[in-house]
Amino acid sequence: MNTQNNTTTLKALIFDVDGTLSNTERDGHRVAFNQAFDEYGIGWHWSVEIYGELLAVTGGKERMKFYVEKFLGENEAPDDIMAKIPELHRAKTRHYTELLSTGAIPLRPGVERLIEEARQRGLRLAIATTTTPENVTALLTHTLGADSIAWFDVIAAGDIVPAKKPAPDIYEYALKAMNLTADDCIAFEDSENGIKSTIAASLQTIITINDYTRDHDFTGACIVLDQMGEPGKPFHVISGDAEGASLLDCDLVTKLHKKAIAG
Ligand code: XBP
Ligand code: MG
Repeated sequence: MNTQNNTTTLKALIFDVDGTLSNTERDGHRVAFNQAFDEYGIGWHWSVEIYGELLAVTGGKERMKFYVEKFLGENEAPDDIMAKIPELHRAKTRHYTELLSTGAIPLRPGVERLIEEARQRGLRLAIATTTTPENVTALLTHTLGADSIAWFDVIAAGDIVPAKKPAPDIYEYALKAMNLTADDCIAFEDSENGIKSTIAASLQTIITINDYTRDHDFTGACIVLDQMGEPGKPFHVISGDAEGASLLDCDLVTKLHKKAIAG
């Protein structure tokens, strides 16, 4: 909350990617991890359920380390597995981007509509995600088209910062790259690690949940919705006040931002 300047106008929208722009985790990243494990003959398989638990840790390389350390017994991991993780992760990224190139993973409802409207209104756009940069480029290219990459002032992704979400670093990096303050912006997230990161970066946050995150703690969000909504496919409000709206458009985003900044 900014107590000194309650007339701050919204200048930019900052989007998380996985789970927010698209439901990439269950049918995208998880599948690609399993393909990489098969390719390397490792014999691991991450079920939908196990993957939900592994999502406690952001970052694919970090997630694999977490699996070895917390899910496998003493002698269950192949020798030198920790040293092989970067290579395994490169294979996973290759499988994931190939999967995206088939068009198998669409954007979530309302995402394209909101981005188009924001561009028409002259709002700036950015991305702040823990996933690998190539994955963001592939998702944007195969959903909004290759030109859409240039719509974003900054695509802050992956190892560009050493500490991934829930640390605030990736959002702070994006703010610095845009030369904006937290109060100039609003963030879009889907997970508890995501909102911990935005709150630590002093950003206001709109949440759209998904099957993996519906039970997360979103204390501090401007609003929690099941999805952004499309004409004829209204969102459902999980918590907060949508002021009678049935889809998330720039008017509602601006109102939510203004109210949150005013405190
Ligand atoms: C997304 C992640 C990512 C992806 C996998 O979290 O944690 O690690 O699951 O991508 P968020 P990589 O939506 O909070 O940014 O394998 O490329 O890391
Ligand atoms: Mg996410």
